[in-house]
Amino acid sequence: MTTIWRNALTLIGATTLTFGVAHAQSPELSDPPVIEGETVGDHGSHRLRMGIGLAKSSPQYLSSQYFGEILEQRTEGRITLNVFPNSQLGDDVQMLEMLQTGTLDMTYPSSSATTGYVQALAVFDLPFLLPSREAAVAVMQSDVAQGMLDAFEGTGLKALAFSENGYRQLSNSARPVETPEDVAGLDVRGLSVRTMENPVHLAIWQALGANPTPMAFGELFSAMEQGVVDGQENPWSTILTSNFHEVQDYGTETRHVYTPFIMMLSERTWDRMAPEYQELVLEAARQSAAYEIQLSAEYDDWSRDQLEERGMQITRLDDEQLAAFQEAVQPVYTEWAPRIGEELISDIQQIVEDSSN
Ligand code: KDG
Repeated sequence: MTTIWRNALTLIGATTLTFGVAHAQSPELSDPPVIEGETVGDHGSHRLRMGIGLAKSSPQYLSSQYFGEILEQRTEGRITLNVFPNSQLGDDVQMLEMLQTGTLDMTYPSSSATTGYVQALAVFDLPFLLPSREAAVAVMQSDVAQGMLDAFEGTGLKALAFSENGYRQLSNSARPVETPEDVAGLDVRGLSVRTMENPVHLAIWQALGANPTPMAFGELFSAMEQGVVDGQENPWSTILTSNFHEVQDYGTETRHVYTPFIMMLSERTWDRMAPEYQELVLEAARQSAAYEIQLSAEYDDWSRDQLEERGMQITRLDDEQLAAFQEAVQPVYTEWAPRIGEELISDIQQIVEDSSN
């Protein structure tokens, strides 16, 4: 195992104590694939900087480190990558703008943060569209999805690859949530739920009777700690690795949206690279994206169980309860399907159907 991996796994392998109980910080994670391929000839040096929102123990960070290790090893150190986690360099929207101006080389946002550049990506924000990880991966690896990545050309952003942020789950600090009525509150006010800065996510939580508050990810922990919002929605691994359980007592396994990540490179950086380096960057992005999906899958249920161990009360919805949420968000399709494109949605649904055959 290389030094980076030994250090990274040692870091995330550190345990944390809750009321004297030791908790592992990560599941048994697969090692990254051995880096293969010839050394790319000398076409100059690039010291790349990447900003991400998640923590050093997240699949997003670990796979980004692996991405950097591939580049460094295959260019004998002529390309290096420095990854800045925890929204240190800004939030998704800010870092995308930094790529456009060339003040940052890379970032790794949720697809939801990029729909202003390529609206078709809003299809991933439609609730309950992707029924399984297998279906989601089939969609992300499809020609339709590649067309979405290609559609960034000319925006100042080079979209390299899709990976997995994952199935989004509701957490809150006010009350257990089993039904949409629990979100809306009958004799109490509706939950104030932080959403990403994305109109479809806003529509989802409005349809559920919540008071949605769009907010940058980097502001979320303190907003929940100070009671500015009651809750948020993110994959279990994000909730755990960002320590949201310290300020959120209740979780509900809604799996209401599957969000991809998109690994992004500044077009200015891309254009400065020799074709041989561009080819390597694309290959390394796809390899690290595949590894990220594997890590995310290994983290998912384990993170939920860890959150329960650390005191979060988690509601698993039965089929009837899930159906109530799916019914409640139907107005989102009525409003957004025509704007996103009925044909695109049916193309995605066909890929989903084919993936289960
Ligand atoms: O690095 C990704 C994060 O900045 C963000 O996209 C994570 O899903 C996310 C959210 O809720 O903002």
